[in-house]
Amino acid sequence: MKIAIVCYPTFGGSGVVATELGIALANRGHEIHFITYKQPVRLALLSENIHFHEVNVPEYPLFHYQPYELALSSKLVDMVKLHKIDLLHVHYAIPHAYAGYMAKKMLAEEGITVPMVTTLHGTDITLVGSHPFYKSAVTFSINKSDVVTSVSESLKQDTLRLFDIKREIDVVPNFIDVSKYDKGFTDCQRSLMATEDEKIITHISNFRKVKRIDDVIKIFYEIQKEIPAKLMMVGEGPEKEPAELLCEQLGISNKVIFLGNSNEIDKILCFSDLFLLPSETESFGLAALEAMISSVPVISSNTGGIPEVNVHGVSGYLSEVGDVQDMSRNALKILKDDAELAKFKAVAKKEAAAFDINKIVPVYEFIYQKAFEMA
Ligand code: GMT
Repeated sequence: MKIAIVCYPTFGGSGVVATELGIALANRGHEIHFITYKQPVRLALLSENIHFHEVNVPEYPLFHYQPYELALSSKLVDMVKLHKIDLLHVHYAIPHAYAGYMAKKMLAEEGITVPMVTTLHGTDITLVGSHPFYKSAVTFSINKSDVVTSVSESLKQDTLRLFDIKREIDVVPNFIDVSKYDKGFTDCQRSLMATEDEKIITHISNFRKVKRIDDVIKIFYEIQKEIPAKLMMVGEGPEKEPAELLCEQLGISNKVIFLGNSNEIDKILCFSDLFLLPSETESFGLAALEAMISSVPVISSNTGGIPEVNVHGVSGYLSEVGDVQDMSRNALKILKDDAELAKFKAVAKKEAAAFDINKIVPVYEFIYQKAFEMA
């Protein structure tokens, strides 16, 4: 099958999932065309089966806002015709589902039928999409997709609650390529980051308000009072600077390392002992799953789709959003006892293996067949 994948090319979870899915589909013989404004960050190599088409939006002084969805829908039409693409899979509703629908309509005028699958990822529904400024267009484009999927049951329920949805939503959870993590690392450079006796705590995100970055710092503050520890902060975003300031105020700057964005989070997770994800809301929590498959237990909030990934008392612990004290207590319960830490590490990896890419990619192939029948 020839499939166009539309996604955000950045470090966010939706772009990562879309890219990994495209690579896996290409490995199974499909021809994949990524269509977005920049080569996706996790897409290292293009090949016979993997193509990238850049969407350009020329600057023009009249435009206060550049019309990206217009350029995207035109590009989709051109690429579908040029490469004889069979199906569009758009990740993140805004504005991809809207642009995809316009492309479909334009192609239909020329007698070309292309089914569209829309995958909802989280903030396109819970934060941005439900805003009154976007709601009508998002509702419309979800209802007009041939198949709609959501990455968790929780996100499906949020979508049904927040929008007037007149169609079925299939839950297809996010996934991980287990085989990539089976090999382990021969060059896991723990000694560069911490001394033998220090535990390494890690947080990875886009440092937005929804991630409650100050809670990450506060939980670590409590941990380091009791045991020697270091905190790795991976990612970039608006809350990074306030976080650096908070570390200074708490007098822990020497124990917190801000690493910026990384393409090699597996190399950071390989020397991590615990992962913190105290988000306000999280439709799935891909970062938690990536931690778990690297044998890193997760201390998280009990919100959105996180409990579908992190199992309380098994792969880590869940607490109410904002309950820094409970999260710190749980973290210390795991970190203070080496046998407990070893147990949690082993089980976290085992739980994550249930989300193996090889189980999920065939589900998407089935969804694509369904989309052909619906179109
Ligand atoms: O977490 C973010 O702010 C980025 C966002 C995205 O679209 O990349 O992540 C969302 O999609 C991920 C992949 O499906 C999920 O794992 C994240 O939980 C979800 N984020 C939120 O719901 C806040």
